[in-house]
Amino acid sequence: MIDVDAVLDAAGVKNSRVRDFVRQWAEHIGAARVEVVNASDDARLIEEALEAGELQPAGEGRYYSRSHPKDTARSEERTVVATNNAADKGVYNNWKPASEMRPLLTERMKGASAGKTMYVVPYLMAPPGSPLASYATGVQLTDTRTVVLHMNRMARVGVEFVNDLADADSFVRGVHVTGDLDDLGHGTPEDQRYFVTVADERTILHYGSSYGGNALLGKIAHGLRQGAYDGWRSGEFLAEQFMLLGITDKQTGKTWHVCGGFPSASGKTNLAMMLAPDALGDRYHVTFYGDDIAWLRVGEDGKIYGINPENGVFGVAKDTNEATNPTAVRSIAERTGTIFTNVAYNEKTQDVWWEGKSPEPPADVTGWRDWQGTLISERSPDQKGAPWAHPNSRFTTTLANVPNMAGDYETPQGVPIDAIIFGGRTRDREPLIRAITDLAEGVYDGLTLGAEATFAAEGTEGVLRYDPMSMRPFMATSEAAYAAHWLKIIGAAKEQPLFAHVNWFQRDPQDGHFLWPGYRDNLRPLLWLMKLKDGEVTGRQTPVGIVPTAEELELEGIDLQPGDLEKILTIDTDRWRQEMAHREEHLRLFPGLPEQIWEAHHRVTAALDAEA
Ligand code: OXD
Ligand code: MN
Repeated sequence: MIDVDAVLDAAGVKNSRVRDFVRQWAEHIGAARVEVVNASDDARLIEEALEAGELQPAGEGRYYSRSHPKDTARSEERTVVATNNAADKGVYNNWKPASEMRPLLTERMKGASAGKTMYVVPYLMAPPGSPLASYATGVQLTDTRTVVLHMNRMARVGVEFVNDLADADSFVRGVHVTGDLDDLGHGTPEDQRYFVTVADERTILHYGSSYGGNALLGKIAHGLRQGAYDGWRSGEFLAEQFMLLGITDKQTGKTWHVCGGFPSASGKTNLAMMLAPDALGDRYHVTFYGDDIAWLRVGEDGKIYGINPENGVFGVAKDTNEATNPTAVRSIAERTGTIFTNVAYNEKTQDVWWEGKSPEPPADVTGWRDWQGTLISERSPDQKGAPWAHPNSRFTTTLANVPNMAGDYETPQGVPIDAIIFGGRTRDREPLIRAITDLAEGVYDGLTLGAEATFAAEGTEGVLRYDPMSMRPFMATSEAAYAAHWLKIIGAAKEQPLFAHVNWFQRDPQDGHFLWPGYRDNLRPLLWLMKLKDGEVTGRQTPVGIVPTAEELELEGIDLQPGDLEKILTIDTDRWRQEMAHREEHLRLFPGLPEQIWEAHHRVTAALDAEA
């Protein structure tokens, strides 16, 4: 028997509710040891992980790990939101009764960490001192050391966060048990894995993975699902899968803040980490706040304030390079403590590589192993063309490593939000940017956000895979409740942010080239949006929002083909009218949607019909 109380005493854990929670679960999962973790333990834990072969060195102050080959991504089918109220069932939240899921997970976890250390990770998903701290505090129990190392990067970790709570009980209880990854029946009818957020009991029970969002409970399960549920239930805030950036005009000293949601593979991290184009760099400075989660609330002055609850970036490695994201390249350089997972690794040089890091893989394959550990030189003929890195391979680094991190990113109340943007990958129809001033039309736009199906197998060409607010996998409540909550929170602001929809991905229908260069040039439409907010430009009203005129965009130094700009500032009414029919079908999935959303849909439809 472990003397859990002695461990908790030695670690200075004073919160009696936390102590009860740790004691109960240490016994239940059968852990051989209990260890309480603080951020300052990182160097020692890294050494231990290197010693144990869980990590390998990737140059100075960087590390490499491989996950189990069957455990390389979030598993949406095995992820559940459970509550005690069937009215919480939505279309996307995969709702199940808490009375069914809690016993099932408890049973599955029984004795499942036998022989292992159970790490106790107290954490905060907010800047310290945040008014949302009581919603942001959690304790993750985990039986995997690399998960602790990731939590140390992605969240603020330390015993002080639970000792300082005004209400000792106001922390999220997270239990992560890895299970036998070789034998969980991945993808079969006997699949043992379950990733459950029991939202109204503020308890997260994840069994059967040690990778990413399945295992780092602070990030997605707490930061998004639990956060979205708590924000709705308390009526106090929104928790969204949003990036957050700042733009400073060095001439006037004014800073604007923009946050927004993008379905995966729509370039959200690249946008969040964007730098100003060279030609505008003397005038504008772009700062980074976060690439994946924002919590939004109304501040005392009636403005919407946003925080990034995270402490790090868990970025997709694929295609990250000096051209697509120079900021990320600096953030994961040597001596940053970055952990790479499932990229290719060279055991001789300790170098790492992923598809798109350079146009071609290293010519000399000596020492290179792919993400599964196979020597490239010994790959079988059928493996020859396979990627070296897993497409969902990642880097994990802390915010402090990001060179253009905003100076005020830890301000407890967050920063005032000037605009909320949505954008998916769409090859036609969606203009470069369209601004929306009406609240219901903005929320409606978020609810009808989607990205085009990229392969025939994923859907019909030209039909979007809808991903409301980019929250489809993270919805905690019914979509109707979610929409009503958005109208309530943003509607309570005295100064409303502008909404906008952006699209960097329109292509020429003939030769397929992108009509807009993207990356750093994406600052230009955002600058226009800020000028619109400040009344310096008026744009052109269309049925789907206000689009810029070519003259209103700052285009100095841009490389555009003749005619392309015109196309991306034009509304294709016929294609839009087709889209409205798809939207209607999509919205019908959600019974009880607020009337204002339907009215917005009908207004936009009527405006398009009038133009046809
Ligand atoms: C995700 C992530 O899965 O951010 O969306 O990791
Ligand atoms: Mn994400």
